[in-house]
Amino acid sequence: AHANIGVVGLAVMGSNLARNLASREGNTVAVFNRSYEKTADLIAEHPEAGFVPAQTYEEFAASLQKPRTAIIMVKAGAATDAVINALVEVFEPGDIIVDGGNAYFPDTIRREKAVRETGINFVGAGISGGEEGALHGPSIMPGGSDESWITLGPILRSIAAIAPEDGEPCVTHVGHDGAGHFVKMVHNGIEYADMQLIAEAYDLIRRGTGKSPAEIADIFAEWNTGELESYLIEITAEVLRQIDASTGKPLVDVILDQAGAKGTGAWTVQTALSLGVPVSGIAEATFARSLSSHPEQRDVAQTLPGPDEEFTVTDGDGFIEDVRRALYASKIVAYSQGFDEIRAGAAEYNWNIDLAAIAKIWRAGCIIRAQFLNRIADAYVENAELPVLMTAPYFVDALTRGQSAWRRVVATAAAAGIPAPAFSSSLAYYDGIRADRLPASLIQGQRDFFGAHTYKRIDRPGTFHTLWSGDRTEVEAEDTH
Ligand code: NBP
Repeated sequence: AHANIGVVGLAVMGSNLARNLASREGNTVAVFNRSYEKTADLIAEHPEAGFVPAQTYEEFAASLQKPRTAIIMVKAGAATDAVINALVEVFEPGDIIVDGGNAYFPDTIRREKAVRETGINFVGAGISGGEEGALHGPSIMPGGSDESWITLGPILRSIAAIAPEDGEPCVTHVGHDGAGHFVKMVHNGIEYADMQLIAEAYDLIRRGTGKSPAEIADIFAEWNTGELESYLIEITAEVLRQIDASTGKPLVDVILDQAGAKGTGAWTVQTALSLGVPVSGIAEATFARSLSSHPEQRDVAQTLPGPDEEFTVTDGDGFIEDVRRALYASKIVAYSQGFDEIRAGAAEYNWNIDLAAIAKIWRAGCIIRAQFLNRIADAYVENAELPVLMTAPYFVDALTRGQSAWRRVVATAAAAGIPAPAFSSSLAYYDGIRADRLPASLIQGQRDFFGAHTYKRIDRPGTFHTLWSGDRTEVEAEDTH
């Protein structure tokens, strides 16, 4: 037994992660795949890695030093359970099983509990960054016990992406059991929102100014040198500049406009609904993908009327700058909402999550990597208990500078009949959360009217009910609703 780490599942993610591990000083990597061909191919193609191949789970366990540490990279769901069950048979108390796949966090909580009963440690680790990340350095979000982090921490730190600002590896022990997969889920939700906001910005500029995709690519490339600097803005410019070889048209004009989804955005929204956290930006982004993917409805709905007036922008450059500011303001809201969900999840599941550390490990290796995450980390370093991220001084300043442009863009989009669901819902959230009074008082009145759900008063303690179907006097009520 001389491997210090093992990988189970050698499809694209697992083999890249195994190669990443093998390339680090001091690691010897055991590899196993259900069907042996993938193992054989990997060791044949990468003799430099010095992999220790195994044909059975028994051989795999025998090739690992104790405490044995293995990372599973298989298809999320039943395959993960099958591999866990097989490893539990051949591992011993104190060993560590890591699931690096895209598991749904309640599954991770369940698996951690079941595996812990055998004395073996189970760690659900969100791994972000796709194939390239797995090979060169992903952002890693591990949950699991403190005990497993002692062994696992140095290994994961050695393969994680490195934040350019301070050279810190993009990995932290997020919290116990499902905390890592929970945070990875919210990461993906934020990614949905960020992508939708960028897409809306592109659409507004294109339809507002008539600029070509290549010209808009230049605008995004320019934006990428400022406060919006991020991987997603960078690749947006690349995609917009691409010309389709077969038609000579911009590629974006020949790609079918129906966005796919693998479900992590929906998980983020479903979880937020149960936690009572308004992640409206992520929800709109998820729904916008759903809306795009129903051609049968979009076809019939084309008969619906749009605005009477033709949409024209007189000051093109001014409009583009407004869109940039609206994009930044909406992005602040999307991240503020995402971090709110992490805060609420931590409270619900008893995870001690350091929000500044989460912002820091997203600075490299993952899809949402951006300059901006440094500002979020600063905000939480300054005040770890910040109730609303966008109320940190830096963001207040950015929103103060951007809010009038943001309002103009949302108003223009509405008047022009251009859908901007994420821009407009972010603005509505912003105005809702900063409002002195909300019409929620009226909702409470309605609820009391039809269901005697009672209400509280602003001027004295207690719970009250109006006798709506009687003489409409107010009575004190039991606080049961
Ligand atoms: P896949 O998700 O395509 O899974 C294929 C692997 O699962 C193969 O190694 C296959 O073995 C194995 N497997 C299956 Br299917 N059923 C099994 C079973 N019952 N027992 C043992 N092994 C089984 O691989 P992938 O695309 O490399 O993704 C791996 C994980 O990483 C997934 O959870 C995925 O969601 C996640 N992922 C993450 C990112 C990211 O950016 N973070 C990107 C892509 C994927 P076989 O060769 O014998 O069929």
